Amino acid sequence: MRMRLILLLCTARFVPHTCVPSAPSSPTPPERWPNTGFVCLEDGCQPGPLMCCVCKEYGKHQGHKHAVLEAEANQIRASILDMAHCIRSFTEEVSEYSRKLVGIVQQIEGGEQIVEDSMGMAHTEHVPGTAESARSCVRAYFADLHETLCRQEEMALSVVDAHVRERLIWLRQQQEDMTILLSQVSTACLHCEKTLQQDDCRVILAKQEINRLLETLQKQQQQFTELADHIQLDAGIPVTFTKDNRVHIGPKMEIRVVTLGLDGAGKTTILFKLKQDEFMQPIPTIGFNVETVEYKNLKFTIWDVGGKHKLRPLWKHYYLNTQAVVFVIDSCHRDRLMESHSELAKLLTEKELRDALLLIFANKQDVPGAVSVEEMTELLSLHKLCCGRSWHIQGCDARSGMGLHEGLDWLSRQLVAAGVLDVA
Ligand code: G3D
Ligand code: MG
Repeated sequence: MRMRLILLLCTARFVPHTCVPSAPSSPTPPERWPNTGFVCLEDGCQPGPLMCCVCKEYGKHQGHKHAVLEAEANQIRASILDMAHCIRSFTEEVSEYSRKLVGIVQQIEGGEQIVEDSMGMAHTEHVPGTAESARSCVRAYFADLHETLCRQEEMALSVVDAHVRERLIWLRQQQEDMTILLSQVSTACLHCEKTLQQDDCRVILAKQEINRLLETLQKQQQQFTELADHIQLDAGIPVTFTKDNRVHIGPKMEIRVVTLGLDGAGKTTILFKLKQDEFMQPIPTIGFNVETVEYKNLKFTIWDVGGKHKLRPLWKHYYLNTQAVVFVIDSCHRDRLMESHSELAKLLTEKELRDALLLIFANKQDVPGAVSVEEMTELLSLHKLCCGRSWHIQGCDARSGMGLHEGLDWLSRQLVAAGVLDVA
């Protein structure tokens, strides 16, 4: 009975029992699919999801999850519409991006552009691209550099010329002096020879003059020996270049250094140690000490200026022509670090020290608990404070001399660009 009813239902709707065809099996799909009423939701049935009542209840979709065909179709339509909306905005985004790419390429390459002049007339004009601008910028930079180098070369050559001129004048003067000396000596010899050949009375009478002549000759010989001892007859002209492209002639390059820092930091001890390589008991510096310290091929003139509070306003009188500042900090006096920081900060604003190198000695590293170089760098924010200038911090112990030469080595490397000086 029940079977009959189902058969009737199927006949009434003209739905064949094979009401769920899968797409590939029908090469030319019908104009209109029969409305099967339901859609199977099982994964395995997705190639042919349409189901009729028979296959839903008894056929291959029996017990499968399903949905009403119309509702499912509407849901799919809605998601297609959503997707279409998304695709539209995605397409717009891609097109916009492509337009931007085209624009950027044009901006980089530059080219002809139609512009209107003040009369409203349109004409084409070459608009440089960013590539061209960057090239012009590079050209301008190097042209400037080239000009500066040419100027510096001229100055350096004039230094060499002046040196050669002075040297030649001096050598020619020496040549003349030697000629005069030789003629004086030969005149004296002639006089002596003549006297030798004269009779006894005349020899006696000539005695005073001969003695005078011999005395003069002895003096001249002494002067000549002294001169010859001091002067090296060498045709060499040793040339060294500083980092700022100045030329230095001579075996030693002179550098003016000023040593600053709070009182008791160890400035005088450092100076004495470098000078005499021995420890001397320093006394508080009232004015200043100045010493010349020769190190490798460099000759440092070091000014050690008193660091007491009252003396600090005097520091500025030592800044002129100073190529390097050595700032000494007492690493075992943590409570004075901020005071050092503020004095250093003040120093760095001084116009006359704008190009000066800055060597910071973190002194007294021998004292247990001394602030390390890394910690000091951090505590005094040295990277920020010294930003834009050549600076270096060196740990040292002025009593033993540890670290002092490393500091001078750094200074040397900063000052000498190339040339005869071997400061490596
Ligand atoms: P200043 O010139 O910066 O004012 P000084 O400092 O050179 O006069 O030194 C101040 C004190 O610190 C001196 O001790 C000195 O011996 C000492 N000192 C300097 N450098 C060092 C160091 O590296 N280690 C240690 N342990 N002491 C150092 P006095 O006792 O004379 O005040
Ligand atoms: Mg001192």
